[in-house]
Parts: sequence; C-alpha cells; structure tokens
Amino acid sequence: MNDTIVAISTTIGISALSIVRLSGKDALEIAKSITKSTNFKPRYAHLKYIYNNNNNVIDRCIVIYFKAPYSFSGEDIIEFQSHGGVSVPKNIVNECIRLGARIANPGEFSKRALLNNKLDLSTAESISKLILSQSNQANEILGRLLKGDLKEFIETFRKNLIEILAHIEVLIDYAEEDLPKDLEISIDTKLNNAIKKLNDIHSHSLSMQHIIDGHRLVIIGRPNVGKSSLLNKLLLKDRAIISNIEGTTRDILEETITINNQIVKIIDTAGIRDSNDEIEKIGIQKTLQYTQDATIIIALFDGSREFDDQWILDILEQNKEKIIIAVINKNDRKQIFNQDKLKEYETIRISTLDSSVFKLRDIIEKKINQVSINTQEIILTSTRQIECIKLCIKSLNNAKENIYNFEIFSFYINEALHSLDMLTKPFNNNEMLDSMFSEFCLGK
Ligand SMILES: Nc1nc2c(ncn2[C@@H]2O[C@H](COP(=O)(O)OP(=O)(O)OP(=O)(O)O)[C@@H](O)[C@H]2O)c(=O)[nH]1
Ligand SMILES: [Mg+2]
Repeated sequence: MNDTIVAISTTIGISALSIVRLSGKDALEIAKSITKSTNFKPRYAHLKYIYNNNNNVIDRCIVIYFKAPYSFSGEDIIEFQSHGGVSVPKNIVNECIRLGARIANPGEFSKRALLNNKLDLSTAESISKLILSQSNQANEILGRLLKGDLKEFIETFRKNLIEILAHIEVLIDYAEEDLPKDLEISIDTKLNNAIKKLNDIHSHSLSMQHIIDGHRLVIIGRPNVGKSSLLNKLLLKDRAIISNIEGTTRDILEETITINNQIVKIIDTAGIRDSNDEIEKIGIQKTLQYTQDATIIIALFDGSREFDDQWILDILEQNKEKIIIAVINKNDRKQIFNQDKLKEYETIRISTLDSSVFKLRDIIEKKINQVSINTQEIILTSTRQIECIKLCIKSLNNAKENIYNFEIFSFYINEALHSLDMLTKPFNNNEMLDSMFSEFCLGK
C-alpha cells in the first residue's frame, strides 16, 4: 500500500469525458509534475493543461485533489476529468506511470478504502454488484445497501448480542436453580428473536438473488424435442447446434437476454433419457443440478409424438415451488401428444419454426412480473455474506441450547459476534481480499 496506483475509471471508448484516478502518497507530486503547477487546493476543480515528457500538451482537463484521509481510498487521490476517447486517458495514465505510479489491479482502490476503514466489506460488495446491475429493482436494493443499511443493521444486532452477554455475566453469580425466571425468559426471547431475524434475512436473500444476478430459466425435455431450437429462437441467433440426432446437446449452454429490464439467463440442457453413453450421462446429471438452481423451468414436449415424458413430469413434481411453464413444441406438425398429462401446469403450444415463440416470451415476462419483490428488506448480496449469516445462526442456536452453562453460552455468543464481524470488517487474509476485489472492475 506504499505505492501510488493509477487507472482509468470510466469505460474506454468514444465519450465526452473520462476519469483517470491516481491514489497514493505520490499522487499530488505526480499531478504537480504533469500539470506544471503547484497550486492544488483540496476539493476544488482546477482547470489544468496536462503535459507529456516532451513538454507537449496532451489535454486540458479538470483536476481535483482529495487530500488524505478525506478521499474514497483514504489516501491522497487526484482525479483527472479528461476528454474521452482512447488516447487521451491512456496517455495521462502513461505519464503517471512514467512519474512513478503503477497501474492499479481490479478493485484496488476499493481494497485500499477497505483497509483504511473508509468502506466496510458488505458495502464494497454492494458497490461491485451495483456496477453490474441491469434492472431497476437490483439498483434499488443495492442502493439501500450502499447507504449502509446492512452495516447499520449489523451494528444494532451486535449491540443486542453484547447486551445478552452482559445479562449472562449477571447470572454467573446465581446457582442454576436460583436463576431469576424473568431474566431467563428475557434472554431466551431475545435469542429467539435474533435467530428469527437472521433466518428471515437469509431466506429473503436467497429468494431475491435472481433480482441481483438474474433469473435462471432452464429448458428441460427429452432429446430432440427442440430445446436448442427454442434457445436460439429466444436469443434471436444461432447459438446452439441443432440436429435431428438425439443427444445433440451434451453440455450446458448458458446465454443471457433481457426481458422487461430484468436479466434472464437461459440454460439449454442435455435431453433427459436413459443413456449408456458416459458423457451424455454426465450431461443429464448436470441438467438435474441446473434445474434445482433455476427459478423458471420450461418443460418442453414434442407435440408430434406420443407422451413418453414421465421423467420430466417427475422432475416438475419435485420443483413445484418454481415457475413452471409446460411448452408443447412442433405445433406445425400433426399433434398426437396427450395434453391431459400437463393439466397441472400453464401450457402453451408453439413451433420454433414460427413466431409463436414470442407468445411464450410474453408468458415468461408475465411470470417474472408476478414475482413479488420487496426492496425494503435488507438482503445479502454474496455467497460469502450468506455463509457468515449461516455461521452466526448456528452459533446462536448452540448458545440457546447451553443457556445454563454460562461459559459455553458466552463462547457461542462470541462466536456469533465473530461471524457478524466477518461481514463488514477487514480481516488479515490478504489472499482472500485479493480474490474478492479481483472481481471488481478496473479503476474501482
Ligand atoms: N417441425 C419442427 N421441427 C422442429 C421444431 N423445433 C425443433 N425442430 C427440429 O427438431 C430436431 C431437434 O431439435 P433440437 O433443437 O436439436 O432438439 P433438442 O431438444 O435440443 O435435442 P437434444 O440436444 O438432442 O436434446 C431438429 O431437427 C429441429 O430442426 C418445430 O417447432 N417444428
Ligand atoms: Mg439440444
């Protein structure tokens, strides 16, 4: 963290403006050197020429100096608001490097902000998701987290646990049979409420994951029913190989489309049948796995064949809580498929050879819109956060079972507090932080 880092924080391409960020102990000196000026008042917009090594002007831009520790990273930061395009911001970066800065790693500004206590871990994760978010709802949910709602919730929750610990300290002087009944009940109630609250956040987060990361729509069916043809038609491009040979798709194909401002990941799978082919068997296993993780299942049937799809109905039976749409394909041919078997599910007949697929798209849109979204509840945005909360719940449950054994009880409450701390506070595991921040984009 002793060196000075630089990166272009905006997308490289034709645009009116670009932002180059420089952070670290030499930031101000570098800025003075490439602007040939000494006068930088913190938090003021200065209009300056930028010079290269040959004394030629590269650009005229706004330069803002954020003096440490009052900056995003907690270090001295210089922000160059240059003209856009490719060469101007790149040249500014090159000049900074010539004067001693090095190019920043992805997420390195945020990592420094975290290590300088300018940002907590949960907010940093929200920012990274916010940058990737494509739907209005995701934007709203993540915006709340950006405000620090999760951090605030954790702090209050932490205080409550510490209060419980304090109560236990009082109880230590009592023999078990002399425990004041009301105190015991109050601790039990507090613990139950705490566990319930965390369980609610946990399940709400899982159910809202598709808003942040996109709905997962899986197409399942017997071989040859037209799954890959449907994928291509929904994508409006020839992505998957299609043939009348059964077992054409063996691996999972995943592509993303946007329906009504929401991300939908469409997953084409290997046809499900009894197969002796080892590779196909692995493909079928994967199909079952992907079906479990999906939020929407399209079960595809061939209308021009007799019903022979009991396997598919069994899978649907096991996934009843999901959005299921039964689609009978090849409607352009003579229909002999018995639709009665599907009466439990919303059913539509289509042909991937004509525009009826767009009616299916409308149904998908309607179903997505029906999913109720509560943007007011706090949610956890990463698997890491979910794991911390799961550990915390486990410790609290253990504490509850040991309410009469004060030492063990306080051990588990402390363990729960530690899991909460892991959610927001930096910890000494550089490798872990590096891998987390590497998922950020450059310049953030
Ligand atoms: N007549 C007709 N043929 C179709 C229709 N949809 C797909 N097909 C044909 O059905 C055959 C199988 O299509 P695919 O899309 O490869 O089927 P799949 O379900 O992906 O098959 P696997 O990958 O083997 O599981 C191809 O010959 C397609 O041209 C349709 O609506 N009408
Ligand atoms: Mg296929």
